[in-house]
Amino acid sequence: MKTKILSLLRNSNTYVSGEMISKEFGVSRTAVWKYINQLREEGYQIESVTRKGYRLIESADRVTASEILSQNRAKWIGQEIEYFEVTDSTNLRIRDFAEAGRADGLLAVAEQQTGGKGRRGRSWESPSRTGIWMSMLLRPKIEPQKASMITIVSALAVAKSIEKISGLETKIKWPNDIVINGKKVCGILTEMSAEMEEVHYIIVGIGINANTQEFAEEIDYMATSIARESGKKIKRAALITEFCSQFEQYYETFLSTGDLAFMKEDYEDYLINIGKEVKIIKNQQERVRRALGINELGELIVERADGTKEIILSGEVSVRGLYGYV
Ligand code: BT5
Repeated sequence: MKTKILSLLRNSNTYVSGEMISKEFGVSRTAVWKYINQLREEGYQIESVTRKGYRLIESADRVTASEILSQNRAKWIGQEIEYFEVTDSTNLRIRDFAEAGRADGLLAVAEQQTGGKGRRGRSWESPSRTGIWMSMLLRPKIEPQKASMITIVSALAVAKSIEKISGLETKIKWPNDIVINGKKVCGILTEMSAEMEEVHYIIVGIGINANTQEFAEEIDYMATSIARESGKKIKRAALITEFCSQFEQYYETFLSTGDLAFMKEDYEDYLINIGKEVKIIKNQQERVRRALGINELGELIVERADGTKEIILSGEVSVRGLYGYV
């Protein structure tokens, strides 16, 4: 009900009377008033004028189900939301929801994570109310080998969404980092439950530093946030819903075509190291190669000094610039 009232206020550019809301949704005027007060407590500025009704002046920067659902234009991604004020990791929450049989497209969003996960046992800093810490449940009918392509699809959708919402130029550091001005603004952790031939489900965990101002000392040299780079705070739900729409489009095309040929060029425009030398780090061993682009499977194509080509699969390597993080 809160979502419905919020949508109504959001989509109206004039006052909406309590009576109209109560008739529209079949609830009492007192109930309407209670919902309005709940929204105010969450930080929404709602003006009320006698004999005119309510008007939304300013949305709160919240990532609650109501806030996201009342703006989401995607058909099925993020049309069901589970919201947590605090949780260990939204990837773990989605795993439980997946095991309990929840549907494709479910999104878990948290204001704070106490055990945010990076890849290969690393951790992800997820302080309260400053970032987007969310995970998506996907149930694609694809072979398990194709799962890593979903990271590539997600990265492009995140990069474009951040640009749209903030106006900042974003880059992608293959395979799973989004970068602004050479620093990491987003990381993606894709996990999967599968058998040899069949995917049970895929979890795409996305962490975006939206309004974070300070980072722990160890990561300060390579981490940034949208607000730090633009000087302006963003409304996180607007970025989440932009992502849902962008991702849904790319993902549906990927499912119907079965590979990433359709977005290869677009992705390469965002690839930060393209044409440059990178360090490929595997099992603590480093090799220097020139990054050429990706193939239709989302693998990185690099060139050795002698001009021969090599294909790098995600999952097993880290890619770094010669002099630092990018
Ligand atoms: C990642 O791993 O970049 C994947 C991060 C995924 C986080 C999301 S949040 C929602 C969902 N739930 C989860 O539990 N996880 C997902 P990786 O490439 O391994 O990078 C991890 C490294 O990034 C760390 O070792 C730090 O050096 C650095 N790091 C940690 N927190 C960061 C932050 N907030 N911003 C930028 N860099 C960070």
